Amino acid sequence: MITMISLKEAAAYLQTNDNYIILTHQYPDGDTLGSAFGLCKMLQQIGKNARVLYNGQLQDRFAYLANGVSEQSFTKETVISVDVADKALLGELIEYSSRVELCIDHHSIHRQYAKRSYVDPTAAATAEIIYLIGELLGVEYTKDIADCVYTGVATDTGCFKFSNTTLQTHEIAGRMIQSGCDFARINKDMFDTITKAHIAIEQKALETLAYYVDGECAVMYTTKEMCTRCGATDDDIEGLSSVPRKIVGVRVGITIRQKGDDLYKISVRTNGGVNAAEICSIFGGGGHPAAAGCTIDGTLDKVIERLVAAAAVALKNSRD
Ligand SMILES: [Mn+2]
Repeated sequence: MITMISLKEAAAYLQTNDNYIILTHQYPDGDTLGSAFGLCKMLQQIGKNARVLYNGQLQDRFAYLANGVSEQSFTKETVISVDVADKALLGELIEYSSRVELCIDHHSIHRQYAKRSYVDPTAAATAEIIYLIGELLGVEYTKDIADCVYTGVATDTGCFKFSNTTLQTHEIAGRMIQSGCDFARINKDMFDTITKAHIAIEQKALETLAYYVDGECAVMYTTKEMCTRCGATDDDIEGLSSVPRKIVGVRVGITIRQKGDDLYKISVRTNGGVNAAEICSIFGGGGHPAAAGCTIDGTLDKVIERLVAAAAVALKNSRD
């Protein structure tokens, strides 16, 4: 049985059970990690056992999120997932997919897989929901918890710039600032810091930039060979996805990253009411209205051709 539950029921479930394993999605970002570590610290504060399984390596720039977590070992695990819209996104944690007792998420394209789910697509970040659960659990927002919630909220809103940002987003961020979160350092590290490898791969990717659909769609790509030559990590390449959408007149910005010989990971960022999730869902992916992703097999030329065709349809639909 799979059911949707209310926020209160989600909090009550956490209050009632124990021994939580908290799962993040693959290629973990600030929201899934901030939500997982924030929730872990809240649960430990109210006397529960909890630990985070974060899917891959914890990047150095996110290491502070684990500050204040106590190491706990336990059996009879209760599995929770945060910010994981689809079981396929569990990546290397896929073995847990049939055991997820509670999922907390904010993706509008959420595909239910947990026994019970609380999904609020009006929340800008899953971390907003984690904050609200903390209130229901009577948690004290320590600096270590505040750093986690703030990171989730700030990263999923592009530092409060995206249209998903609401009064609630700012109120929660304000509460976290009041609780002592290190917002200036977090903002600098998340938004204003890039590696030399990132600049090098950006330079290479910009050489591939091309316009389609009367200049409303911009596409750029990176190959494995380019990444190896620049020493670029997944994180360096991830940061490129916001670049094409910045260009005046571009409403669909597509970044293509070669993952295998004929396998490409796609990021779509849109402006002006073009639905990025609509474009990516054609290829079995998804995401948010202005930011979505998918994976496509084929040759690079064919992948670009299919994406441009999908972008042309979404651009037309946005005008209808
Ligand atoms: Mn999120």
